Amino acid sequence: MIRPILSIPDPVLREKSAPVEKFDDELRKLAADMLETMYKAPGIGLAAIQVGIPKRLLVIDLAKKDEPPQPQIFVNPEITAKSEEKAIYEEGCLSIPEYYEEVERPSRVTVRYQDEHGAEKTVEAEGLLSTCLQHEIDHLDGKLFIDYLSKLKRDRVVKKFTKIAKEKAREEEGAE
Ligand code: K1U
Ligand code: ZN
Repeated sequence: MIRPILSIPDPVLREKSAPVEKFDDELRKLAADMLETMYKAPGIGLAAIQVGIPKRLLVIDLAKKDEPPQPQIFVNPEITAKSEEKAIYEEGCLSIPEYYEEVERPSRVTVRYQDEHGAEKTVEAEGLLSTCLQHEIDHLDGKLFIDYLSKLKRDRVVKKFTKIAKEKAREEEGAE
């Protein structure tokens, strides 16, 4: 099931997500829905809070167009080590559609997490996986990639999306 993705300035995106305690079919259905939603968008990652569910769950698929899908599910992910070395990537966010900016982050991270059945895992990530994991784990703490930009850039993008949200609300009122 495809779920609607929240956009800024929705305050839910600023909530801190709670740890997952139950590894049941409901959790696995949510992860499957998130993957379907991410593929449809399209995107390469999605955190549960972006579909309005404040749980520490995220999905990623970095397969290229000509490769078979490589869905990855991370439950209760935690960064346990970060490199001193930094990398700059142009990031986007499905909650800030069609807005891309360069962000500097540690180039490598070690992430401890659980899979959808509760098994403990660790991944040492570099490149796009490292950037994507840091971006998605930030979502679980209510942080967005625009928080790394200058106040001027951030204010500008928030203003633009606030205007869009107000126009949409007015249209919906008119349709009633
Ligand atoms: O968390 C999100 O909002 C998803 C986001 C993940 C991300 C992208 C780039 C750097 C860090 C994290 C996206 O997927 S934005 C869309 C995007 O990157 C993309 C869309 C179509 C094809 C390839 C990439
Ligand atoms: Zn995002």
